[in-house]
Amino acid sequence: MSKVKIIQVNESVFVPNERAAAEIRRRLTAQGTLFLNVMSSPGSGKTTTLVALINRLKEQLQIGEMDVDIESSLDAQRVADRTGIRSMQIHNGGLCHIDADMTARALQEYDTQGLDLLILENIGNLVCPAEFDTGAHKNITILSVPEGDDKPLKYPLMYQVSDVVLVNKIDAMPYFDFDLDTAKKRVLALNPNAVFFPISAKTGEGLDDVCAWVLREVAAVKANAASHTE
Ligand SMILES: Nc1nc2c(ncn2[C@@H]2O[C@H](COP(=O)(O)OP(=O)(O)O)[C@@H](O)[C@H]2O)c(=O)[nH]1
Ligand SMILES: [Mg+2]
Repeated sequence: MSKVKIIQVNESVFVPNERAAAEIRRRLTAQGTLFLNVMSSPGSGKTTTLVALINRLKEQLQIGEMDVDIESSLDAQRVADRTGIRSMQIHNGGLCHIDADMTARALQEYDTQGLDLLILENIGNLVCPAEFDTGAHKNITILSVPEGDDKPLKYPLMYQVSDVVLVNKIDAMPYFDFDLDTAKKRVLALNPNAVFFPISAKTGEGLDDVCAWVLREVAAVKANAASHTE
């Protein structure tokens, strides 16, 4: 079993979130590390998707991963054991979100130098995580087929702040009344710039397209880093 570092961070009321988030983005951009924040309801497939993506990308990219949870270290352990990369568990004092200052304090404990990609698996919740900028370059939300295509109507902010929507568990499509076009229309009405990838983390369907998107975003951050040092 790989050893996973566990760090406890509690909320600070002193640091404005926007400032802390901007500082994280500035620092990670300067060192050429793409930071992705992955959000969804519990059970929609965050950990399974991340394991599958990391295993596809780990030969090409140096990848780090952090998992936020109220209690357990199961997810960070799962990622470390199934991918072999360095994963860290953040315990956040029972809150339903992680903010930028908490992320910054976690990052003090996690050496990100040399990483091309840093991924945060956020708390499983469609409300609180959407309200806090973590300092990530891109927000990803996962909508899984069994949850239903009405989730954008019920949790609009999550879809407004997400750059990418992964529609997961498409292998289960025959068993649920989930209409992909309806889901897309509902998200695009809230966020016309959202990018969609229908995937199955279980069968691997659609994951190559997500990997291609990640590689493009890593290249964009590195180009940005290079233009700032010229
Ligand atoms: N059928 C199917 N099950 C999936 C898929 N992705 C995840 N699961 C299952 O959904 C459950 C929750 O997945 P998990 O990754 O722990 O979700 P998380 O709570 O969002 O991190 C597990 O039983 C997974 O095996 C998928 O693409 N298809
Ligand atoms: Mg998980």
